[in-house]
Amino acid sequence: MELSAKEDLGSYDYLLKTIVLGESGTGKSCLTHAFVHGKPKTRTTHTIGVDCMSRLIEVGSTNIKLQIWDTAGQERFRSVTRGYYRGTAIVLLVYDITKRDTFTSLTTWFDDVHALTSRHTVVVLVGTKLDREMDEREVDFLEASHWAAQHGALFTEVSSFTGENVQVPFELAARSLLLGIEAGRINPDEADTGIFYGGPSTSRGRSHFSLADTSLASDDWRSSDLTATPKTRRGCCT
Ligand SMILES: Nc1nc2c(ncn2[C@@H]2O[C@H](COP(=O)(O)OP(=O)(O)O)[C@@H](O)[C@H]2O)c(=O)[nH]1
Ligand SMILES: [Mg+2]
Repeated sequence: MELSAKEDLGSYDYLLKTIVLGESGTGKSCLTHAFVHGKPKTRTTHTIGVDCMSRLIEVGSTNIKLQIWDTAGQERFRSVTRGYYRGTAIVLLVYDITKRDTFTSLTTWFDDVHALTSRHTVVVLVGTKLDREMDEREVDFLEASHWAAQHGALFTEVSSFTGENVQVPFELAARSLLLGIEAGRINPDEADTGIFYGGPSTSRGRSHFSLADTSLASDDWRSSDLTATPKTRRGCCT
């Protein structure tokens, strides 16, 4: 895909480093792909170590570049992925709503996140494979929602196959961080926030971003704007 100059030259106000964590097979790579490319992933391969992709989104009038690190969940890669926790603005903690053990193991993941990330890091609990909820759901929505509240995390359920809610965890987290910056609670200049300023041609400084007019789309592929305007750049992790 051709990238326009605006997308290619990194004209964004903030870059937010994001990592996607959780047990192997929970759908981390499919979610990342669906969000970045605006369509389901057709081929599944095991992630080795860490993959990186990025996408630009707009929150109000603020351009955000999400730099997304998709990690491998297997235990043998944990020491590799732990190295990526530091300096992370957003953590997506992923479990599979059809596999209870992927939910019960979340505490271990959360403990790592808590120990290794900044106090401003936004954690989003993400239940995947929502398209299979009818017959196969093993984790109740309310139970997961309660877990998220107890751990100070945001929460949503998604399907990377239908596209339902795939942008929600990213938008929720970005919006929460921007609100923190706007309110003066978060200083991007502080060490290890995982928040970086964009270049001089960005809208930062020209206008104060407003989050009031943003809404979270939660539609599936048919009505999602993701299919129309995926501003993506694979393999760009600077
Ligand atoms: N039904 C359904 N299957 C999914 C979904 N997301 C991922 N999968 C399947 O789950 C398996 C693991 O997905 P993958 O993204 O590789 O998991 P990862 O190991 O966490 O990166 C694959 O067979 C995917 O096709 C989803 O939203 N719905
Ligand atoms: Mg993977």
